Amino acid sequence: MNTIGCLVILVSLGFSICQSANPCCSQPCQNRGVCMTRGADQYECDCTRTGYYGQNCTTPELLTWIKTKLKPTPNTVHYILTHFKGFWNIINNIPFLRNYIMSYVLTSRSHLIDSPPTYNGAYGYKNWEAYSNLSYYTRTLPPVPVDCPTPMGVAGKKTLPDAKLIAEKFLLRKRFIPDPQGTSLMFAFFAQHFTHQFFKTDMKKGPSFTRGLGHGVDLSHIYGEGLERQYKLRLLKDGKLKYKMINGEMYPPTVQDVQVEMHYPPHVPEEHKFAVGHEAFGLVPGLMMYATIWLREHNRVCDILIQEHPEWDDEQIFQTTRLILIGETIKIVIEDYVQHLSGYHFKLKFDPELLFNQRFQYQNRISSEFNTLYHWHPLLPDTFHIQDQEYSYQQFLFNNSVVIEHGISNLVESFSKQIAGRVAGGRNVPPAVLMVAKKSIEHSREMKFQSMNAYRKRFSMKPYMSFEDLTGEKEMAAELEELYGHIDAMEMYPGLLVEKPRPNAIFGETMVEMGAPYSLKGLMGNPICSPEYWKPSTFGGKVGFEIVNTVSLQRLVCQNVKGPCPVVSFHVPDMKHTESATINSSTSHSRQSDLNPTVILKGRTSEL
Ligand code: ACD
Repeated sequence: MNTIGCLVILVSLGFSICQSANPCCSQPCQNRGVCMTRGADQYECDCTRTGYYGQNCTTPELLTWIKTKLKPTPNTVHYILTHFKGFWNIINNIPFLRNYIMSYVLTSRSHLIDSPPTYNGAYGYKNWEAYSNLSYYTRTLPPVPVDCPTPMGVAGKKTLPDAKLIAEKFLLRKRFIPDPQGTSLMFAFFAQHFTHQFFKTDMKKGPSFTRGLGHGVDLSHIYGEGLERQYKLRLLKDGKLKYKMINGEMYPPTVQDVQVEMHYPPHVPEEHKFAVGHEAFGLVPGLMMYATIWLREHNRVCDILIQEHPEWDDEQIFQTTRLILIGETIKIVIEDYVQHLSGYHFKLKFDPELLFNQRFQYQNRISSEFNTLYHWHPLLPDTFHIQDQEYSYQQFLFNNSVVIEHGISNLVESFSKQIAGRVAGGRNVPPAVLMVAKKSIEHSREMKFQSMNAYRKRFSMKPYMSFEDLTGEKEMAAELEELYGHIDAMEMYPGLLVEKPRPNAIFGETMVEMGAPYSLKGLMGNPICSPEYWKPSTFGGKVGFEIVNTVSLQRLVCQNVKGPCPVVSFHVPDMKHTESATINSSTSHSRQSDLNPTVILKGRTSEL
């Protein structure tokens, strides 16, 4: 057993006493071994089923040794998947090979997520409270014990650098860096809209808590978190949601109409205060655009189900439609959204049957780390270009008149044509939302997140050896080293945003290797993907099942707008034109120019 060094405490009398620190502070147990203290200064590693043994779980069993020797690195796998297009075109057209690879992707990723969940912000050891209390996000790695010599355990300095300084020096955008993967704003708003159904930090309780008790794709952002809100939003006829017709098209009802709470500042006119499932979706027209599309889709699917089942009551139509929309969401997320993010030539597939002969738990718990890593604010542009107009943040925020005046079709087309920012590589967070990044750093500290390298090891990556290894350049690396002292003390969230991006990619290695397991487990762990649910009758029969199995982002939009189908894509059509879109400034909107986004956003950081 190892005793770790002393924690020297200077006491006011001017001499120092020597006190042993918790021996688990140095994270001695490797390869997902569990560290348990024995007395004040001893520890034991539990290596059960890790594939390793020895005092610190570092000696591989034979099978593990063979696997590690044969296993390609994540960067090699990524290179193969994003090159050799001709080869992948062949694979994509051979169903059994495509299925085999897809089922490998799903199982290899989701096995990295503990299920049932283990720790939370209050408990770094397994216990019933941490398992059963759904108001906590779970934790993938336990919090750093409180009695450690440094905030990251034993590495680095005794105090972490000022969060504001880190945000301003390394995260703040100097000049917009477009995403070389060609991600559109249509993607950025989808991300924001979709993730707010399960990232719902309850800041009244603290950053470790959530109001989202569904812990996954439950569509609470469309239907509301509880029954009370849901009933207010429902028409209670034909399964439908309440709506309002404007210019011959369907929009959400207003707050006045349905009496649900929404977060709007007082200056917003009553007729523009749309009411939807998530109380914060009045914040940006991009969110209200998606809320409107899904509202129309819900009522469209209800009409189809009524034809199929004239014998069903409002409740059964409503409930079945909700399951269909959950299925549609998962299909779009895997086949359009994750497909785009991945940059893979391999065609991802949503097919729950691929997991039916595998060991897989149909449950999910959202983790704090997933919530934190998903703060992709660098996606946001400097201004928003809609048709021939340009909106500043001040003009764009809380401005639902944008939704009505341009209409859903024009919004979709404009957002699909405007490029989003690159997430990794540093210095690309717009000033208007920099304080959200600062808050993420502060909350990560409050929750006692382990270091970026601890997370890299947890997700089967090699720890970075230096700051240059992390950033791939010298300037930020030298400054980070000065501030943090040691690479093992680098924090996860700023680490993800300054990490060197993969060649021509939006993210660095760590974002993908951590994000993919959380995502795929969360999507496929949904009950509708389980063998008892995944059958036509769950979705009202063949017609409903067909809706789920044939939907795409394009179809979703085109079936719910009047007139010709707009350009709809998570990828901008032609980067040369969109990067420097010419805007006629004389047509820029000037309404609400007295609004300061920093003031508006204050206190609402958990909602962004
Ligand atoms: C793979 C597939 C490719 C993964 C590529 C990027 C993943 C990076 C971050 C997460 C991406 C998307 C999140 C999508 C859905 C979240 C669903 C959560 C449900 C609770 O190589 O594995």
